[in-house]
Amino acid sequence: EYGIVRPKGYTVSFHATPEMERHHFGQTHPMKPWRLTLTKSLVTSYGMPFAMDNYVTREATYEELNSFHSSDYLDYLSTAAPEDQPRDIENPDKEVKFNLGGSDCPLFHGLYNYCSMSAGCSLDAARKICSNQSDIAIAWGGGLHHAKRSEASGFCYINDIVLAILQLLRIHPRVLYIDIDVHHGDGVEEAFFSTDRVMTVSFHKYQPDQFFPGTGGLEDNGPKNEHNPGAHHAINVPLQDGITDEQYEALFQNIIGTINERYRPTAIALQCGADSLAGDRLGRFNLRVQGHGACVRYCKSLGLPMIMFGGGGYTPRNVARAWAYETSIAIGADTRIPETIPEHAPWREHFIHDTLFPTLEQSMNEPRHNRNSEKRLREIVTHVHEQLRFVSH
Ligand code: VJV
Ligand code: CA
Ligand code: ZN
Repeated sequence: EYGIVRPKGYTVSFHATPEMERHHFGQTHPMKPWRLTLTKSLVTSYGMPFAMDNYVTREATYEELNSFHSSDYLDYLSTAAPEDQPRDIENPDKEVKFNLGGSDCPLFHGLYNYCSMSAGCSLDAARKICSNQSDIAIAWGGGLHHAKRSEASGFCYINDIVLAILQLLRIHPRVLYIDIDVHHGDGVEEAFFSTDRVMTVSFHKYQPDQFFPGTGGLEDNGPKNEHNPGAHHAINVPLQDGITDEQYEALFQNIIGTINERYRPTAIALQCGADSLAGDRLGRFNLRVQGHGACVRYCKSLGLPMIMFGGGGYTPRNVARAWAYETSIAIGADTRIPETIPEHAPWREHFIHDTLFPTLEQSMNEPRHNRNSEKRLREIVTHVHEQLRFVSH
């Protein structure tokens, strides 16, 4: 269908499980695992599975989760009861300690299964990269970048990205982590603060006290304490509301291109959070599916083994559009798939407009005012280039 064939000379693997997609954070919670089902159905209706190795993910084991997360956190997470269950007298303290049970990170039925499936998905992807069985491995169920060693944060309980990068580090001397979610990738940044074997780069909306998580300022480049090899290896690109495809693409290619020359990574971990798209329920940017996808295309053009993770994305029809389009980029079919959503696609009506590439006007009532001046974007580029002078390999 649509002339979709296996790419010559390289392998793309797709890691997912319908089991993960059946969980609910609660009726009106913005995080909807069902968006993964919508994504998979769009990928399938375009015929893309024929061009990939498709794997059904297993649950990550306790030991695997324990390679980053603390035992006391995991022990609590694995037994934590949903809100409507009888509670342990000790629980309130632990919930506060681990940031569990609030409105962002609720305790829901099957939470531990959901977390270990998400982690399993990203770990499977990492292992396919390490064994050279995949050149690009796709894990849309992962990308939960806020989780800390002993703490849930911002809809994230287990940091599958950290777990996957730890696997990559067994084989790869230097991993470049890139995060295009509208939120700062704080959990991944913090986990690798003290090593020069991982460079983290996050593009995000930055407005402390106004926008979660409030970290990731331009000058925050890793602790500069004595002989910390990780100093200068955290790059932050703080942005304001309304950034456009043109601005974002230029910034992304300049920054990632320069990092690639200076740092010479041997693998890329790309978090593709789709909440940076126009019309996202929580996001504030004016990116279109094409602009978001251009970041994926640029990373692919560097010719390094790559994991593509999911992440945020709170308008499910746009999440499905972006991740289906980015799957097509991975397999090199982006110029071949038709822009019109296939007639036989399930939930076709759910997309409202039958195109893969809605205009800004179709995505939201009124596009956001662009608060990113060219002058400020130049300052950001200059600062990043200065940081990279400290980095070489
Ligand atoms: O801004 C916050 C924290 C608060 C406390 C909790 N209230 C609900 C909101 C303000 C300070 N949290 C952010 C977390 C964003 C996480 C993004 C995750 C990712 O995309 O980067 C990666 C997967 C936040 N913004 C919006 C909400 N929370 C929010 C949470 C809800 C909600 C509406 C908005 C939780 C439950 C319900 N509605 C019913
Ligand atoms: Ca980000
Ligand atoms: Zn986000």
